[in-house]
Amino acid sequence: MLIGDKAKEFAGQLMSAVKSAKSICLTTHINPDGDGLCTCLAMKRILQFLGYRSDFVVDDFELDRYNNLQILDNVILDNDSLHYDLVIIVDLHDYQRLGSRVHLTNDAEKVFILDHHEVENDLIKCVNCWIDSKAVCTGWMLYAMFTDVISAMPEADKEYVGMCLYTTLLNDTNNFTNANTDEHAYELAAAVCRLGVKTYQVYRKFMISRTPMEMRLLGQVLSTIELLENGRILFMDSSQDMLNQNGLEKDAISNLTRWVQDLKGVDTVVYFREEEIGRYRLSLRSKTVNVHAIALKYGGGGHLQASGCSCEGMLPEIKKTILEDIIASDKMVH
Ligand SMILES: [Mn+2]
Repeated sequence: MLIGDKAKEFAGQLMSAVKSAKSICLTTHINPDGDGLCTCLAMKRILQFLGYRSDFVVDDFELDRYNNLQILDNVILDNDSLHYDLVIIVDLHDYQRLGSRVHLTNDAEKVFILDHHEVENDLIKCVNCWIDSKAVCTGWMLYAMFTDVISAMPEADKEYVGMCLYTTLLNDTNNFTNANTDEHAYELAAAVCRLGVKTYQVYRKFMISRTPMEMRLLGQVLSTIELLENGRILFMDSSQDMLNQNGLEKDAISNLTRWVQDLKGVDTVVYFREEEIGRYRLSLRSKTVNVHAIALKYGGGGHLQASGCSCEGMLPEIKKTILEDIIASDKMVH
């Protein structure tokens, strides 16, 4: 089946569930990023245009970067009293990254999933899903589903949805530089321009508007860079102390790996972020190693070239173990 047909078919199935639902919830993964978050914002606006109210429920979110998308007016924080007929899950499909929102899927009559991560075992129970690991971002999948609807929206809504969709592209392609950047990414970028979006403004707001303290944290993280295996593997880390010194919250800067993943001679990057004493969140990026397989081993997941997981223990031991994993899978590749 052609992707366009699949998108239309899934959109039809989703809309018939939307029509019969008394209440609708949109949600994305824990530590939401520009893809899942902005796809949900865009979908909320599309459903609103079609005459359906929905809530976008999150359990944790970074505010400032999304101010231009009226984020505060459009999200509600998860709590036990929430209950919905229809739950639409975006940019994830496994229970691990669903966080507290598992109660929403357990209570729901119907769950739909829209995602582009590598399929894992821990699939959230749902009546219908469209998971395409080749899709550049979930924003693109949403655009493929609702192209005609979006073009019929009033100008202001078009521009809003366009800004959301462009943010999903920037996030998942790292400004059109990641290996997943394909013709669909550029097609969506062109479509976004036609929706009236000034793409450079979204880029500035989303990719480069940082506080001085965030840049100081970045400097401290970069100063931890260690090179291993003749410089092909790069490790860097951050501690809770570094955040405290700069007066920052734990998710102050997401995607720190984007600053180092294309450095000369470096194939694989791992960023170890201390979340609490003895617990680290790992971001793995590689041009040669299947880091999805490594992340999976520690209960994480993601994409073949970009994945994440959490590890418990002391940092030197965790680094040693991960280095062994990378070297072992590197050997299988070559
Ligand atoms: Mn994504």
